[in-house]
Amino acid sequence: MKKFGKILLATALASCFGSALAADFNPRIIRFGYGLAEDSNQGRAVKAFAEDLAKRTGGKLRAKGFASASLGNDNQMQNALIGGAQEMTVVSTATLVGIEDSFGIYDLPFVFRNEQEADSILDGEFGKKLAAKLEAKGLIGLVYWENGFRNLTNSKRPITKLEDMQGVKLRVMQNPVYIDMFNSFGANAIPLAFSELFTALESRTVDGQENPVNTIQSSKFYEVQKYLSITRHVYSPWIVLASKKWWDGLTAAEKKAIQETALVSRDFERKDSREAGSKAMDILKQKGMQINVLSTKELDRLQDAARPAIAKFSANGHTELVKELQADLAKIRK
Ligand code: KDG
Repeated sequence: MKKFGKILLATALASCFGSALAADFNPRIIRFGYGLAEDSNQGRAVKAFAEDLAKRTGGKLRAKGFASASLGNDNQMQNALIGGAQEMTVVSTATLVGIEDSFGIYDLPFVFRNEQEADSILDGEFGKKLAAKLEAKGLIGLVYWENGFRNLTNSKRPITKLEDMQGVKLRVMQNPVYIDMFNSFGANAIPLAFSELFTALESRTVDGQENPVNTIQSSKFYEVQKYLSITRHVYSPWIVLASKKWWDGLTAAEKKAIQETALVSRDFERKDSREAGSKAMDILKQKGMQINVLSTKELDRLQDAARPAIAKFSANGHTELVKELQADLAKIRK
């Protein structure tokens, strides 16, 4: 009877103060798969998510991170969430275009000038509206994390100007905007899942790839790539996803706790990624990568060369979306 009284009191307190107590949560294991190494900005953020959620729910909701695509690549994990076979993942928005093609907007080159603009768009109405489109496809878009500004690496030569990309076999994400963009640069764009990338670089199946410096460092691409060329050609978001099939079975308190933890993990991940970025550059130098930064003039030439890829995306039913993003950015830049 005493125990029942305690539960009654806890429930009464919770309902009075709106704060959820451990009694409001069911013991759950959440399989949280991701593609990068455990010791990467992505892995550290999944760990931070798990720790915050466990604390917030009295240990009842336990997220377990599965690193290095051990539960599958981005597309395979997206399908596992849709089917209800996995609860959560974090993926590049670029790999979502097969499910919701408007996410290709984030792949357009030279759209964001800095991280602050990206944060404003992604966390504002624009980013929320896009994430909300996923629910009809069986996914819950919780928050955006930072993958970061993407740069080029390759094993053949420094990329100092547009012409240096001629004939370079460049791995890109499985996404039409990236394929079109790098083909328009004169490279030979080869779409490949991230989980196959290191082997493809090591075996020279591809000459190069493009990713943020955090990924280049944490994935040890310096072991198989000699040249790093700083272009910052695309700001790449990650998005934290939950399975809608699983999500719909959660209590209101459980959903609220996961949403609050997702926001905490977003702020942790962005801070960690930005701090780690400068350290990553130092490590890549120490590991012997030859690093060059493309001039503004050469970046302008890349931007001009990419215009057909942007026009093609826009013409594929996304004219209004592109205009909306440009208008939102103009407001931010005022
Ligand atoms: O699973 C890897 C993804 O999270 C992301 O890092 C993908 O940027 C990416 C790439 O180049 O595939």
